[in-house]
Amino acid sequence: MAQYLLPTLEYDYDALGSYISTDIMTLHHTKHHQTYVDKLNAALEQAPEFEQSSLEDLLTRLEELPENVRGAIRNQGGGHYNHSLFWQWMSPDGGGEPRGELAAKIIERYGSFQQFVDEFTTKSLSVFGSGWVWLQPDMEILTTPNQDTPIMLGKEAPLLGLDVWEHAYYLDYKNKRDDYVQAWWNVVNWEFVAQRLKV
Ligand code: MN3
Repeated sequence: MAQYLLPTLEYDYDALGSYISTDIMTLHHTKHHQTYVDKLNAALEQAPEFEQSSLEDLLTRLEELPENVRGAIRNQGGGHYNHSLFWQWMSPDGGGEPRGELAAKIIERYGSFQQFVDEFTTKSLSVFGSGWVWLQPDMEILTTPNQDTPIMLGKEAPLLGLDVWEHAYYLDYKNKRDDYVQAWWNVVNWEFVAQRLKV
């Protein structure tokens, strides 16, 4: 019984232009994210008593899951959770700077928007291997390995996150994660980030 479905993007695969190519968007969404969804559903078939649980419940209570599915739900469920947000954190109308309360909180913590960008970028380059970088509601910048996500660590849901797995950039940027991160700032959907601050 398939419970989780690949979410539809709110923009076309070619909408992020030269920053994130059509090839990457297509592969990342239809292959990588689809695989997380399929494997999450397969894992839940092995633990039918958890099929009615929300994804957030599964990810925040991993230790309660049967051992034979715990790793799969952590990795595949985390992958589905993270990517479902990641698509919304980007927009063809994105880039620029946040406004309002979000901007004020960033400047209060980091001194300026640019200093925040620099620190987030530095942390994204410090992730060894595959992982994510996050901005939390308390303005902390976190990194996690693999598909781990802040709510697994007992933290709040992230305001913003960046996928720094090679599959997110290799086709366009080869090994140059730095170039990918610099480009990504041009598509960040600050309106969606600001909405999450208010949730
Ligand atoms: Mn990815």
